[in-house]
Amino acid sequence: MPLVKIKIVEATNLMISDILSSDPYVEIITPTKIFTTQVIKRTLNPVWNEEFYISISNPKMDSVTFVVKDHDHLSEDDPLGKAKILSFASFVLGEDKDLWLNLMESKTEAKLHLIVTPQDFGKNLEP
Ligand SMILES: [Ca+2]
Repeated sequence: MPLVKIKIVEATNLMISDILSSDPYVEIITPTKIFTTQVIKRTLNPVWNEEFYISISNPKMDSVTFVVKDHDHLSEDDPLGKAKILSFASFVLGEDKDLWLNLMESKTEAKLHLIVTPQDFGKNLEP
């Protein structure tokens, strides 16, 4: 099974969702599973440094979506922006790729910093 390591490093310049700040975390939405980072309280520049091992069935076709959200105790969590990796076709096996993705649907120029390392492309890389 193809496996990709994704390190969620940090985000910068997030929107304010509470009164003065936000409590950000990241949802990593894959075709089969949703992974979630820790909530970092009261910051617009959170640092997570959390690693996730994500199984994908086809590195050329499968996309992964990252949704940054503000955690709230009393109401629904608010989205702070999202970004997407459309395909892993251009990634090199075993090589770290350092990415700063622009967060869409953010009112600020927010970015999400990731390091993506394909661990195994399985046998599905050939068409
Ligand atoms: Ca909050």
